[in-house]
Amino acid sequence: MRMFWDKKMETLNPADLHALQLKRLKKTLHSVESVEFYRKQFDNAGVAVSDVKTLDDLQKFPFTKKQDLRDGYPFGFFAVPMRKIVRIHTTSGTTGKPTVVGYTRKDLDTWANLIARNMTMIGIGQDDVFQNMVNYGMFTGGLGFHYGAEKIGMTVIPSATGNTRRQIEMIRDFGVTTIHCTPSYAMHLSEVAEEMGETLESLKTGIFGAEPWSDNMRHTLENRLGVTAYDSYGISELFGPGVAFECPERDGLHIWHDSYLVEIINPKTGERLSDGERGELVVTPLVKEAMPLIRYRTGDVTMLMEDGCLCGRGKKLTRISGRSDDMLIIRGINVFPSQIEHVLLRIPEVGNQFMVYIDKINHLDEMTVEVEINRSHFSGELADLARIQKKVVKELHDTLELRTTVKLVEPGSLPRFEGKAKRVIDRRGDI
Ligand code: DLL
Repeated sequence: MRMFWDKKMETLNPADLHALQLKRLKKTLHSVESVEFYRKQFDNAGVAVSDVKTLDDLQKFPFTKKQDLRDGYPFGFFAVPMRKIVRIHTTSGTTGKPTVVGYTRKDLDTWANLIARNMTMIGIGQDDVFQNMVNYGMFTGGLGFHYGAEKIGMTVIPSATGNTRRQIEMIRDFGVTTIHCTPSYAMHLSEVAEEMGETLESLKTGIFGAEPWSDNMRHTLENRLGVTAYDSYGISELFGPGVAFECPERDGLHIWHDSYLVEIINPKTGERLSDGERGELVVTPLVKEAMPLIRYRTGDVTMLMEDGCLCGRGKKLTRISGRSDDMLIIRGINVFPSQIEHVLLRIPEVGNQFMVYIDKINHLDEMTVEVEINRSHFSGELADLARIQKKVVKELHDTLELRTTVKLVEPGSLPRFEGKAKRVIDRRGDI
């Protein structure tokens, strides 16, 4: 069975890898000189691309943060002219505006090849039928996996999200061997399949990602769906899915070191940490044309593993254990508490105090927002209460692309905070 898509790149020896990384790093740094943000950043830090003699010299360069991307909305980080951009995706920003990511034709091909590496690594290929049960819109998960799976010649079913019973019928009727979705949706799928009395005999492999999930959840999913479950990590700003992926060892995720330069830092001090030390993942993509980023702070907490891997590929990352900021992941969608605040502030019928509760109900994340009513914009009638509630639900949905439950409460009834506000209560357990 073919287990490498690009064996040479996946198994480069350390000396060749470093030489390639250095060459690609210099090229990437040159390419961002066309981006005003970076010209200013480099000037302010007193660094120039010509200063880079070794990979360690990267540490002289400042970080790029999600907020910087938001400030550059919409196209401030594109390093190529618009006519070279062939696709745009977006991801949620910290307040109103999303973060935009752009791709050249070559980027799309590079991305599909990286996903093809992941899928080939776990032994799937032309003989497999692949049902891609994630959103095909602005989210990178749908189209990203779609083209990677087509590249390796799988039979692709672009079923996207929703209509779980129909999804199950397709798995059965089309003899699907491999599914891709968020782990929480997989759990829901397994329950509905059970209700329908479907055993989903054809399934072999589950690729799950876009949100954190535990090893307990892995065992449960494997038992319920009869699959081997693999963790898939990605982030829109670095193409999307396909950044790091488990191999059959399923003990840490391989990140493609020829394509991504990895650093782990102390999120408070920015200082670089050693292998085996847990901190925030910082990545400099080495093969992106449209939107190369320098030292991008992902906000994800992990570490580089000291030991190599039996499969022969490079150093692995441990599974993501949390975030170094306040970003929440609800059913695979990134939500910042500041976005919720932003939406509520524009609605005169409600006050500015709110609380967010997150629960797992039937294995799916559910978000409840409690907000105080503003008496001066409320008639006191029950019908008016329903109108306001509907309005808040709609406004939150328009911004977050997420269904929430909204509870309107009496003015003055929510907690006030003297220090740092703790507005989010996450009641999701391990599973
Ligand atoms: O979630 C891309 C993706 C699609 C990954 C499909 C895997 C499968 P974003 O919407 O930009 O991109 O969200 C990125 O999601 O910074 C992590 O916090 C979180 N995340 C993604 N994958 C995992 C994972 C896609 N396997 C953010 N484990 C990242 C834990 C994950 N967290």
